[in-house]
Amino acid sequence: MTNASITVLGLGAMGSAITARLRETGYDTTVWNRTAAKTEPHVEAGSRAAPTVAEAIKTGDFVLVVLLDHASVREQLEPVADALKEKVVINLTTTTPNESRATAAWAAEHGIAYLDGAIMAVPEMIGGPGSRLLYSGDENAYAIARTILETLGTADYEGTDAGLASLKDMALLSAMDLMFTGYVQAIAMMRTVGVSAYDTAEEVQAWLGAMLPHGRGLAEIIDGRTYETGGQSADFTRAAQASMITASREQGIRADLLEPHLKLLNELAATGRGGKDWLAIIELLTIK
Ligand code: FVH
Repeated sequence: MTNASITVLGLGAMGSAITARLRETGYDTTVWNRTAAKTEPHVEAGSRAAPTVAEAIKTGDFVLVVLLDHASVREQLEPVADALKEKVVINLTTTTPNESRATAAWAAEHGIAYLDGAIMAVPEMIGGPGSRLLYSGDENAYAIARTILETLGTADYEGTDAGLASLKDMALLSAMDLMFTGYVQAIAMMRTVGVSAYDTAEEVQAWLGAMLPHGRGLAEIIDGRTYETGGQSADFTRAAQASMITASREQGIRADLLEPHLKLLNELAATGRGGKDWLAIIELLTIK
């Protein structure tokens, strides 16, 4: 399908990397960007530039949207809804699951084939071995676009609910965020005795590397839902968590990043579940 024409809307860091990869793999590319100057290097490299979104989508069978956020996507796509009817629209912009579902519903109302995507990679990784992109929504659109999408990285289709790709994106980013804020806490604590960030990061990496294989065991306990386990109880973990918080403060370091976990453990104890596995905090996370 290298004779397919692809329009890319948005030439920020990610849109540029995607356009470059599509060109390298032989696709005919038309680009549009709000700030027109960003199209110039792409034109020099062989893409076609269009002055408006409406012009840009005329030449593409596939329209890849790589804008800042949900609002910018809707701002640019809504005025050209009729012209998108003949196209497959793939939105790679980061959005929340409900924003993805709303755009999918809007697309369905207008008869537009729409696939929502989430990019689990940074621009330099696009097209390389570690690049992974998630997709959800119109299954037929995925089947038609699949060959193109596989040039950007591993392509995983998550299901027909258009919010699924962004939900997994947000879940994985949440895990990454909590892990890296853990690095920051450890580095802040060790810096108080003159240890460099580099050295603590090495230590954290080795420690987490040893601990990560236990993740699957945690999942088994959670799937069992009884939380009757020989593992770490909430009460045990409360004591450990309180020590970490006290140690931070003794070193003159705020414990704001640690406190939310202790708050949940305290809630378990206050509701008579201190003897349960600490993983029972997951049952407190559902907003009622
Ligand atoms: N860069 C990354 O590492 C991450 C990896 C994971 C996925 N994200 C998401 O990808 C989307 C694009 O990110 P980006 O890195 O390309 O972002 P920027 O370089 O900041 O470029 C933003 C582009 O959006 C255009 N834009 C912003 N607002 C509007 C608007 N109202 N109308 C039209 N275009 C708009 C902006 O245009 P300009 O400022 O150059 O005129 C850029 O083309 C994003 O969802 C990430 O979360 C990337």
